[in-house]
Amino acid sequence: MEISQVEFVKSSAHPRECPEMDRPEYAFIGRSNVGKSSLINMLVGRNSMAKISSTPGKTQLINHFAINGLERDKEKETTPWYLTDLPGFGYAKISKSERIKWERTSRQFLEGRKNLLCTMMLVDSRLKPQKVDLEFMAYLGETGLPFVLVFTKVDKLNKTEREAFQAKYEAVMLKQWHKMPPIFITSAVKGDGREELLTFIEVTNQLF
Ligand SMILES: Nc1nc2c(ncn2[C@@H]2O[C@H](COP(=O)(O)OP(=O)(O)O)[C@@H](O)[C@H]2O)c(=O)[nH]1
Ligand SMILES: [Mg+2]
Repeated sequence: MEISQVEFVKSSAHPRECPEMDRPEYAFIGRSNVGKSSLINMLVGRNSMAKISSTPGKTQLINHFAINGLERDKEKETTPWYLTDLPGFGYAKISKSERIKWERTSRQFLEGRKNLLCTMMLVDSRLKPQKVDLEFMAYLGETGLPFVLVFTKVDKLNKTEREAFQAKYEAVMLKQWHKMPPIFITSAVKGDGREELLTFIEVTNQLF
């Protein structure tokens, strides 16, 4: 899929403030520093699009970006869709009450957003499965919310690590799951995984 247009729509503190559910939507989520902003910028081919999500005060907000215009372009047959940047979780510094608030808002968003076709669950390819990530994926599974697993920062792995990280991750995850979700292996620096993710979104858009 070609990205012809990218537009920041709005930041919302609460799901009820989010834009109309009139097109396919994909939510990007992961622990802070996982590389979420970098991956979003790499995907849409803009260097600073997701910066807005990291400006102080906006980090706990749901940020909507309209991709490929507001209306279907019949000639090009492109479907407009929303890319949604959800607040990162797992900050060491965050207070318990803030964490609980984040969880409540995210759950309300994920469970109420009828146009949400898939959640992009980002994990750092250099780290072993993190408890908070496994718990979050368990929640998605139990709630029946489709998700894919997106490994970030693979350019930071050497050849041996690159050959081993996925199997190691799967060995842990398969204690909890019967099968793995779709997996994407990405580098915001090298562009790995861009084509694959955009093709996945293009195909999934047709389900809407
Ligand atoms: N080498 C490398 N560094 C990355 C990659 N993605 C993100 N980073 C770095 O990891 C740090 C956190 O990235 P950022 O996108 O801000 O993470 P966020 O907090 O999840 O939005 C920054 O220093 C990025 O430059 C990647 O694919 N490769
Ligand atoms: Mg960020």
